[in-house]
Order: sequence, then C-alpha cells, then structure tokens
Amino acid sequence: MKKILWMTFFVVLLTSACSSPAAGPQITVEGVWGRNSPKMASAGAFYMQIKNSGSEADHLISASSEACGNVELHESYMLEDGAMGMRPVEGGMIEISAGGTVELKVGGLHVMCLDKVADFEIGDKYPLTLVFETTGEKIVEVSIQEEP
Ligand SMILES: [Cu+2]
Repeated sequence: MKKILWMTFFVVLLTSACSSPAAGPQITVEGVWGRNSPKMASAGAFYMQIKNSGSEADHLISASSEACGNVELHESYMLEDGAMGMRPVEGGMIEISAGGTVELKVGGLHVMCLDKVADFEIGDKYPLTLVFETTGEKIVEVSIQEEP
C-alpha cells in the first residue's frame, strides 16, 4: 500500500515537470552518425536527431569538426532527372521549433563534412561542434558506422 502511494507521488512530480517546459530552448542531440568511407572520398555526411524540449525555437547556424576542413548545413533535393542533389540549406540555418524534433537523415537534411582529413572507418569517433543561435556551442560525438 505504501509503495503505491510513493509511486503516485512520483508520477505527479513527473507530470508537473513535463507540463511546464523550461524558458528558452532546451536542445538535446542524439544518434549522431556518419557512414564509413575511405579518405579519398573528399566528403561525408553526418546525421542526427535534434530535439528541443524548451518553450522557444532555436536554430542550428553552423558546425565544425577536426575531421573536416569545412562543414556546411545541407539539404537533399530531387533534380529534374530524378537523381538526388544537395545544396546549403535556405537561409543558412536549420530551425528547431519549440517542442519539436528535427531529424537529419539520409536523403534529407544533413551536416556536410567537406575536405575530409581522415578515413572514416567503422568504429571511429569524431567530435563535432554544433553552434545554435541561442543555446550556443554543443559538442557531440559522431560515430562512424554502416547505416543504422
Ligand atoms: Cu551535402
């Protein structure tokens, strides 16, 4: 009986914590990965889920990594002949709306690693610095793997 009371207490606590998001953006980044590729491939793409559990939108505005000479924010799009192309995102930034999640995935948005300086072998890990307009810098780890 006592146990049930305690459980109820915690459920109430959790519920109240969830119903009032913290002021400002609350950014978390998960599942950061890139596909394995040899060094002679000059570019690679990084994918991830970016979640904002806060009450205000934020924007991913740039990124950098020691594994890349240059990093750009890209989107994939369909070319006239049906093939896929990619280009820098419109406006140069990716919006993460309040309470929203943006998925960077194969065939969609991605962080483009240009002028790669290393082989990307399965199991390698590289730090990636993401810069958000409001949140500022967030350093995450890219895990090199086959498509999960
Ligand atoms: Cu790209």
